[in-house]
Amino acid sequence: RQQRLGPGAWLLHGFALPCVPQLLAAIAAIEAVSPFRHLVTPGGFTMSVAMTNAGELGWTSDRRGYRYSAIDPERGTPWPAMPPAFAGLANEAAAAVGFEGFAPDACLVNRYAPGARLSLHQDRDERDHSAPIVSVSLGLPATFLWGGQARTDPTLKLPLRHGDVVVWGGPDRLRFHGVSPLKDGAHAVLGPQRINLTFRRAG
Ligand code: MD5
Ligand code: FE
Repeated sequence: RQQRLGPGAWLLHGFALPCVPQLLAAIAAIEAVSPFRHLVTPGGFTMSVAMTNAGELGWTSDRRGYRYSAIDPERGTPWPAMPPAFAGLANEAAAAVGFEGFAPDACLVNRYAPGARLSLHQDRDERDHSAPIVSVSLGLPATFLWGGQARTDPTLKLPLRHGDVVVWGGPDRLRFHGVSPLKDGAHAVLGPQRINLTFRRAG
């Protein structure tokens, strides 16, 4: 089922379900090279979400700021390559809603344990805001907070479940968004966690 959330945003219910085994194998290979870590924000807060990356560029943060880097700063070497199963899924999801030829150069892998949250923010560290962003939810369900163009705009609560894919493009690409604290629980396949893959054209 395909649900239009806005002029440029679509929720594809269960779109990733057929490739979950390949996605999990790829995540295990990525984290064996570049482990999940809790980044520090420029304001000095340690994020509750643990992160790693795959692809030519990875999103990272420290006291100096947010940025995309070709190097994993923890290891001093490039991020693991974008797994073909990742690139294929992101490309197919984007094409399903009319964004042909989406070739992400960055995949941020976010891991939420119960209690972890992502406060309201915009994704604006990418060079080209015309490319969509594709996000894949795995494991425990989350309440996604979908705001407007201003931080103070009201937010819509959107449940995101295992296998759901969201494509954010056009005018919806720069909306404020976040994730409510993850509720306790254990997913049948992933256990007590939620993993989100966020595919971007960053460079
Ligand atoms: C998550 N991650 O569930 C979300 C999924 C992040 C992040 O927000 O920055 O790592 S991506 C949701 C998203 C991306 C781009 C635009 C919009 C939402 N939006 O305009 O609402 O871990
Ligand atoms: Fe975001």
